[in-house]
Amino acid sequence: MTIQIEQARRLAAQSKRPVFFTGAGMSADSGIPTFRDALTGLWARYDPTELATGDAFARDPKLVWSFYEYRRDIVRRCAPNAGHRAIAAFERDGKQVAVVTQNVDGFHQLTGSSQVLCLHGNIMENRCHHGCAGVFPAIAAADPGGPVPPICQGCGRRSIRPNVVWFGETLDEDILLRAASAVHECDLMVVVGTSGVVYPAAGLADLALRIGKPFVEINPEPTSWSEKATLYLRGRASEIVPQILGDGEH
Ligand code: BV8
Repeated sequence: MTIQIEQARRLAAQSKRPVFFTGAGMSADSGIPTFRDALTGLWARYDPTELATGDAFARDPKLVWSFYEYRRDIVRRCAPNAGHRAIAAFERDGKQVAVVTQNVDGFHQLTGSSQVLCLHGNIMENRCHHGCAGVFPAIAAADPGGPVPPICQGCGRRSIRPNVVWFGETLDEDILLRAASAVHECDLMVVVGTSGVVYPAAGLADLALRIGKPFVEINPEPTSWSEKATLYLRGRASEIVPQILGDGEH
């Protein structure tokens, strides 16, 4: 075990209120493509940041709906990995673990993490684009008429969309405030698998550094935080996270 892993393991063991701030790299080893990876096949020629917007949905609802049905299909065929499980198991050691995730796959909740703040929503849920009440599970549609947004029972328009935060849309203020207070109250910030490109989410890691929190980053590629981190562990989440937290498999 490298010295760095041992140091990170010690920081984790001593922490009582760790925050795990996770991005797409947390689920990469589950088989879910990250945003930076070129999405394979049909989507290789589209930029997710161009498709994950209200404008795109207004302009071409079928294309955006198909983009999400394609990604939901991937999520349905994947499963949480040892990194998700190790974070969930870390709670069983009586620590107050907060997970602040940018991911929309629901994998932290699925593995039993009890305090999960989903900054960008959940791709496996739907809601009306015009704000009609209700969030409901996205079921694999039979697509009789091909992938088109379903009709909202509230307003009768074909305006059902995934329950995620699109670029140009504001985050849920309460969730963001709770995430910021979790960072203020934590005694360890563990940043896993995020390129730190998207704001205001990435501002939470900036905040942790600014207020001097012990900061451990896990990523196979360095980011703008890596040289300022207390420890930067170059590696994959599904390998490194279980090593520093204990693997949660026993
Ligand atoms: C907003 C849901 C008000 C949808 C997503 C400053 C302040 C505020 C806003 C902005 C700002 N600057 C710019 C903006 C606008 C914009 C933004 O940030 N744009 C970026 C592109 C520059 N932000 C917004 O629009 C936000 N809204 O602030 O509203 C406003 C509005 C307009 C203008 C001003 C203010 C809303 C942003 C939310 C967008 N929705 N997701 C969906 O999923 O379809 S974001 C989506 O992309 C993800 O949720 C995630 O947040 C982001 C991708 O980032 P990562 O998770 O880091 O993934 P990435 O692929 O980039 O990196 C993967 C990392 O994993 C890499 O580092 C890689 O090395 C590593 N890795 C790979 N394999 C592994 C691994 N790590 C570990 N293990 C491995 N095996």
